[in-house]
This record gives sequence, C-alpha cells and structure tokens, in this order.
Amino acid sequence: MKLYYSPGACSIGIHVLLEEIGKPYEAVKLDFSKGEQQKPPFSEINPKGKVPTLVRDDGEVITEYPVVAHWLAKHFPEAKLLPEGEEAELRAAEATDYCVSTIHMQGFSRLFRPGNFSPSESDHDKVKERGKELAAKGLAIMDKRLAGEEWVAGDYSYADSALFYVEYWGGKRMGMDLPANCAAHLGRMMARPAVQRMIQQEGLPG
Ligand SMILES: N[C@@H](CCC(=O)N[C@@H](CS)C(=O)NCC(=O)O)C(=O)O
Repeated sequence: MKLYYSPGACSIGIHVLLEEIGKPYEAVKLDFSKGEQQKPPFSEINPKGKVPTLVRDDGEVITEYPVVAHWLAKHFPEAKLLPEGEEAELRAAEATDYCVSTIHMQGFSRLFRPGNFSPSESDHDKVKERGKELAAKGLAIMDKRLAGEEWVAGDYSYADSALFYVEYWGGKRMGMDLPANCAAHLGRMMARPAVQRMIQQEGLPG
C-alpha cells in the first residue's frame, strides 16, 4: 500500500491507522507549498488533489477519509479497528463523518483556507473566526459523546483516528483549549506507540 500525505494534514489519522495495522506500506510525502497535490504525477493518481490518498496493493486508489479509514479497518480485522456490533459500527461511522465533514471541512478548513470561502481578503478574519466557532462547537459535541468513555465507539477503533486529527489540530496546531474529555482523549491517543511513530515520521510536534 502507498499513503500519500502532507505533514500534519488530515492524513495523520490514516497514517496512525497504518501504523496500528503494522503491514508494510510506503508513505509518500507531498509538499503543499509547492502545489504538488495539484500536479502530475499525483494529480493523475487523485485528480481531487487531496490527501489522504491510499493506493491499494492491487493498484486501486481510495480517497475520502471516512472511506479509507473504514476500508483499512475492514480489511485488516486482526488490528481490531472495526467496532464489534451493529450499534458500535454505526456510532463509529457517524462520529467519523462528523469529525471530517463538519469539524474539519466546515470548521478547520475556514481557519486554514479562508480563501476557499471568500475571494475577498478583507473577509478572511471573519471567515477564520466563524471556522474557529464551528470547530469549537463540533469538539464540544464530541466531548459530550466521550463522557464516561475512553474511546469514541466502545473499544478503540478507526473513529478515534478521525477525532484524533481534529483534536491535534485544535490543541497542538491552533492552541485552542480543548474541552476536558477531548483533551483526555488526545492524551490517550498521544500515548499510543502508533501515534508516536507517525509524529516522528512526519516530523510533527509531540
Ligand atoms: N473530503 C476529503 C478532504 C480531504 C482534505 O481536505 N484534505 C486536505 C488536507 S487536510 C487536502 O488535501 N488539501 C489540499 C489542498 O488544500 O490543496 C477527505 O475526507 O479525505
């Protein structure tokens, strides 16, 4: 397998899952500052120009975080990343989708890429402010979900990787005060050897 990633991007969550699985894979770094995500050869692999992008051993390409994470969990059952039981499976999918499509795409994307939300630079501070509010609201919702729980959906699962990356962005990248259960969840994630390996490989702050 090949994971296309950019250091510190949402691909950190998939990078963690690959480390949890422990099967051989190649991590291919894209330099966003050089626009490598939009140029060949990567644009021929994923014309969406996005990471995470996973190339399977049969050469097929998988995109979209929730789909890549679910596929990895399903295809490597020995890693126990797919929750057991219909209810936990449903909750893992629900939480993953919320972290990616709301907390990331609606919240953090406004903070990191305000130009995608308004072409006018004079609006960017407002766009970023709204992004921060949306990310904080989403994290507060996940904080309630975690009340009395160690992990998002029963035992540790692929869904924890999605919550991890938005918590990491909030707590470590943007210096936000994470709500208590999210801060504790991020602490549990940071203590996992798979996360530490990813941090080291991507050269990120621990
Ligand atoms: N819907 C996509 C979103 C992925 C995404 O937005 N990735 C960002 C990095 S966190 C990216 O590749 N951005 C490229 C760019 O901004 O040019 C998914 O779920 O995988």
